[in-house]
This record gives sequence, structure tokens and C-alpha cells, in this order.
Amino acid sequence: MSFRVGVLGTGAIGKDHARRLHRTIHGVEVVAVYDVNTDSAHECIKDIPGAVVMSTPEELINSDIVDAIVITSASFTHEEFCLKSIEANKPVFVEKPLALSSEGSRKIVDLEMKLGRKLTQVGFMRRFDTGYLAMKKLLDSGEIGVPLVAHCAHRNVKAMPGADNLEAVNGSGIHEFDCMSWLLDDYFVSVQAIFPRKTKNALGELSDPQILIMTTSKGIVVDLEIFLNCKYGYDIQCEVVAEEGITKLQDPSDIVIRRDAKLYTDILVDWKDRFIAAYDVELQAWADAVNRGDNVDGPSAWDGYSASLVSEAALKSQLSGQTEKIDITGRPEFYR
Ligand code: NAD
Ligand code: ISE
Repeated sequence: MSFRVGVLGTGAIGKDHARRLHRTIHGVEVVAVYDVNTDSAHECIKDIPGAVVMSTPEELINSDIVDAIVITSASFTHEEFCLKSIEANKPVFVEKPLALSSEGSRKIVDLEMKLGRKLTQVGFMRRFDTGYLAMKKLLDSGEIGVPLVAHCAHRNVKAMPGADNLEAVNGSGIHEFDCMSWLLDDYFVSVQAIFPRKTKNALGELSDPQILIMTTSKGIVVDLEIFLNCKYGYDIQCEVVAEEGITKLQDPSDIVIRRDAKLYTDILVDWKDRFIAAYDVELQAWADAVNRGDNVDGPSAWDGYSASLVSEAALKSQLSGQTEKIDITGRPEFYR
């Protein structure tokens, strides 16, 4: 079985996902793309025979040749494109964040519930990463007792142009908001943002690095360092301290090198390489779900909405300096 997909947004991850869907993922065919940057859209399909460039997002979403949508355009477009895809009754894979605000994410949840169909999967790929999965299996087994504390770091070599404090939490930290809730099987109830001394490498209004101290409903404290201009590499760290032991994400390096009186391993510099396998597994899971008629096998619109609530409270705390409450209670039966 196979379905036909249209990709909205052909920038960095759009090209990567289009290539992946065309070459690696089974049961799916890339038939159309759209981007405001027409050259980029044409470049994206140059190695995808038969695929066409559409003239508007609406033309792609409503086209008879498109069965499902992948949204990889700039974050501010996600809410609108996702709502239009749901209105067209088509399965939609949307990169994170689901929307720029919790209100926007909630509209997507409400529309799905109104239509009575779960159509949206959100691109929180860390849930498909072997390291995080192994940690989850161990924690769920209870072998090292219940989790008490988690230490996380999310470091990028260089911030995207124009990155601000919203991007720090809604573009980067949002991965931890989702994956730590999933990993710890809990949800966040409060967050406080702390700004240490700012690096000379951060431009504009971005506070870099920044620390978020988050507490879950069971009292687990998660500290997260977001450092978008760390210079040395793309570095994702996660350590969970439990009652009877500790589990920590491995650094993804292949080999150790001994040379010139030094012992070292390389550090990756790009999210594309760090999570390359996770993106493959994530999109295969989505394609299989669409072919089965389930449409979602992974983070749902509700998960996207929950992460938006954490993001919004973190933004509030960035301004107030105080601990801000998060209300993620009331998960509807529809999303259980
Ligand atoms: P990018 O800037 O390289 O690409 C964004 C693309 O969107 C550009 O080609 C731009 O022309 C296009 N665009 C802007 N406005 C548009 C519109 N109105 N209609 C159609 N296209 C439009 O950015 P990117 O790094 O590829 O990120 C794209 C999205 O994917 C972001 O939301 C980002 O958060 C997400 N992302 C997720 C991951 C992940 O690890 N899951 C990694 C990178 C990016
Ligand atoms: C980027 O958009 C991603 O989603 C990456 O996974 C993340 O690590 C990075 O910080 C974001 O800029």
C-alpha cells in the first residue's frame, strides 16, 4: 500500500524529509511540494521524478493527487497549514512546534475533536531515538526506582539568524518539553527561566545560554540548559537520577582517536546527523499509521498543545523572572 504526500516548506528539514520520504520510507510517494521560495521548491524535487511544484499551499492541501501533508515550513505557518489540512480531512505530519502559541495549538486539538478524527502527528523525533528509547525502557521497568531529578542540555553550534527568546523555548527547548514528559511519564506543572552571564556570541535580544527549572506533577525537577551559540558542536545531553541508579544518554560517537598525545572523539555539529536514524523511524511509523488508517503513531496534537503550554509559561517566566504555573490537566478521553 502507498499514499501520496505533499510537502509544504522546502528549507533545511523540508528537503531532508522529502529526500527521506522519497528514498528511505516505504509506502509513501512524494508527489508535490510548495514553498514561498519557488527556486527552493524546484531544487527539492529535482531528484524526485514525477513530483510537481504547486502554486499555493491551498492548492497543495486540496489537490486530488495529495492524500496527506507534511509541514516543514517556517514555524509561524504551522497552525494555519495544519488547520487547513485537517479541514481537508487529510493526515498531517507537522514539524515542531505545532503552533507559535498554546491558543493556536488548542485550535488544532479542538478541530480534531470536533471532526472526531485524529489526523495530526507532531515531529518530536526524540521519542524515536534509540538512546531515549533505551532510557525509557529502563525507567518504565522500575529497575532503578522512580525518577527524582533530570539534567538536560540542548546546545546548538550557532543560533539561527534572528533567534530570540521565543525561538530558544519554542524552537529548541520544546523538544525537551515533549520528550521529558514522555520519558518521565509525567507532565510539567511549573517552570522558571534563569539567565546566567550572556555569551559574547549571542546576537540581539537572545539570552544565551538560559536555564529552565521545571517541575512535574510528581515533583520531579528537570533542569535544562539551552545554549544556542555554544560554538563547539551540536550537543544533546540527558541524565535521569532515580532512587536506585542513574541513566544517561550516550554521546553518539563512532570511534575514539589516539593522536599527538591526545585521546578524543568527534562531536557532531548538526541536528540532521545527530537524529538521522530517529527521523527515519519517526516518518516510517507515521507512513505505516497512515497506510493502516490510524494516521498517528507518535506525538499527537494533544502532545503538541501540551508542549506549547510549557513553552508559553517559560516565555512568561523569561519576562517575570518568577516561577510560572503550567496547567496541562484535562487531557480529553479522545487523546488517551
Ligand atoms: P528553513 O528556514 O531552512 O526552512 C523554512 C522554509 O519555510 C523556507 O524554505 C521558507 O521559504 C519556507 N516558508 C516560509 N514561509 C512560508 C510560507 N508562508 N509558505 C510556505 N513556505 C514558507 O527552516 P528549517 O530549519 O527547515 O525549519 C523548518 C521547520 O522545521 C521549523 O518549524 C522548525 O522548527 C522545524 N525543524 C524541526 C527539526 C527537528 O529536529 N524536528 C529540525 C529543524 C527544523
Ligand atoms: C531545530 O529547529 C530543531 O528542531 C533541532 O532538533 C533543535 O535541536 C534545534 O535547536 C532547532 O533549532
